[in-house]
Amino acid sequence: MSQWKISNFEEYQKAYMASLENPDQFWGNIAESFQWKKKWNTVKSGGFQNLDFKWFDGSELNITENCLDRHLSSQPDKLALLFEPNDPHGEVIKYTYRELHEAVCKTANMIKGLGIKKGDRVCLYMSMVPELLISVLACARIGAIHSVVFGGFSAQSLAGRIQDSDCKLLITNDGGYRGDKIIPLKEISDEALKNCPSIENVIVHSRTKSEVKMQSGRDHWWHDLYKNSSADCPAETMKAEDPLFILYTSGSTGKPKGVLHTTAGYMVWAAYTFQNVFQLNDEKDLYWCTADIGWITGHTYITYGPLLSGVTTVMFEGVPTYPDAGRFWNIVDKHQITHFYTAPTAIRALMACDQSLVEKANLSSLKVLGTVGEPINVEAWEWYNEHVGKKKCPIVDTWWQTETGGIMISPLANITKTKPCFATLPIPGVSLELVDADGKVIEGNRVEGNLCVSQSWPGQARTVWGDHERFKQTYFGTYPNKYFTGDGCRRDEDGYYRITGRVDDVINVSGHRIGTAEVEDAIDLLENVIETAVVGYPHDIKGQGIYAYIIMKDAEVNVDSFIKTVREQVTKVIGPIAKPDKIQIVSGLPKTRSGKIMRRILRKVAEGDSKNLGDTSTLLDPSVVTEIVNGAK
Ligand code: 7RM
Repeated sequence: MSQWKISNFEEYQKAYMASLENPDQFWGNIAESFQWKKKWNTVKSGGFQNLDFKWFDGSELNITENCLDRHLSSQPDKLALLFEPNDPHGEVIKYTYRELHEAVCKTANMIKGLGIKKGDRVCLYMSMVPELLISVLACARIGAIHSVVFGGFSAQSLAGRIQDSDCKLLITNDGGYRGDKIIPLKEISDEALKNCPSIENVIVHSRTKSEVKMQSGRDHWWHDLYKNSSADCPAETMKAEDPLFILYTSGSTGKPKGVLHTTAGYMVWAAYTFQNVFQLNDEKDLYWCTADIGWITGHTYITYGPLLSGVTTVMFEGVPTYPDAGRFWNIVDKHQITHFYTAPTAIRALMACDQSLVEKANLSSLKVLGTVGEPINVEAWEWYNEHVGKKKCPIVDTWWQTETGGIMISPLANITKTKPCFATLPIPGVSLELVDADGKVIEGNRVEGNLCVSQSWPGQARTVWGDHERFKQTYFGTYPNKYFTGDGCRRDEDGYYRITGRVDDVINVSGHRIGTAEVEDAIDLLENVIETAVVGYPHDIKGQGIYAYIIMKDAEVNVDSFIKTVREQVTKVIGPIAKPDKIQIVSGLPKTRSGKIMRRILRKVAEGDSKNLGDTSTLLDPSVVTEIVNGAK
């Protein structure tokens, strides 16, 4: 690969122009370099008007042939996957492309053997072990739709996701290593499955050898099925717009949405963005993305993007602070990582720890650094640049979303001039617009507005599973004929983009999206709660923290134990990532006369900026504000 890889800024500019002037020719040309069972009739068709956009319609393919089979003739012995275990002295596991191909085929057959067919949904609730990546590809091999649920979610969250898409099979681990803890994934699964009648079978991969209960007839050990499974598994023929995967993500209202990605467009987008943004140009380059496969970053930039590109992807089982806060740097040193992609929250957490840990690791192998998931602050950017990149590695600040499938705005490493905290310029194919509250497009530079995309791009999500109306409302309901991202954004004097953060009721905690409504709903289920309002506030490490204002029914109850109950409740309903950092008991919430909670005021108080509350005259009862301000102190 790839004749379409951009190698200088002029080429970028040309590609960018061409991609929007003649998308059919541009993407058709790029798609030629992939392996198809049948070529397309049209490159791009439909659009935002009727939400009927399609890419490479008429074509047939299987994405795993492009991730695996294609490399078997050219580089069968190249490492595809390098696995670094949680325990720094544990076994590093390596798969060549040939070995990974075999493992995926065997796994695909084992899933097939349990009656899984094209179009069936398979839920993967696993820790970061090679078998997770293998299961993802095994599903794709046979045309089953994978739905990966992050191992940090609770039994209830897992159950909700399984029910929403009627998954027939669940694959999990006995337990998952996370630093010095073991997450009891099978036990949590058992709890979830009490309410999941669609699940017919469970495959349990043994990692921690923890004791688990196996339900006969339903539960099967991975190793038992695997050893008898054939390594011959022809790839299912998929149409361009056949679903590839569902990934649940939080929005500003209601329950998480099952974002659906399809096959051909996602494939082209994953490979195109991976190669152009990260620029792995040397055969010996070694790329490591620290995300979890439970998030979109792990789908596109641990699994599909790198494997489509025939490079080695590094996968890490553990956490950045185990056994100490030098772990990331020691792994870079140990494996001679050249391309390192992580989240601002990890950088902030590690820069707050013992500096000697980063200084004593040899980081001279590094060539390119990346960030993703949330806006990075200047201090973190500079620390990353100085102490990790030693001022010789470009930082690609990549802006994108679960819904965009892949990177949308980012420097191309060593090609685009970087600027601290700027995602800089759009990827070819991405036509950005900043709009004001009325939907009017804001022209020119030195402006700020709501970030929209005005034309379809290959990697975009096609629908919300089971609820196309919600897809329409959420992304295309705010501004007609534009995809609205939910983010605010600035365009500076050079036309560079800087994301300022969410403008809706989504909180970004450590790069993870959490809907305020979801947390409120979880807390409101408690017996002793009348009403809850949840907002985000600036947090030194997490980017944003969660602040909950709660009206209690029975004020006699011991407040400390009540607060503990609230935290446990959120952990139970959603998962530990959504636990409120601060909880304030209030006797009322600031509401407008029409009954809407004025979150603006609650956000200000949570930020500690209670002097600038703005206009409170439209409040039903302005006195609650005084009480809240005093209570916050
Ligand atoms: C990839 C991912 C999406 C939200 C998005 C933004 C925020 C992501 C950046 C960023 C500033 C960045 N998908 N976000 N990347 N903000 N700079 N480079 O994170 O669906 O989980 O989250 O994350 O608010 O809308 S996601």
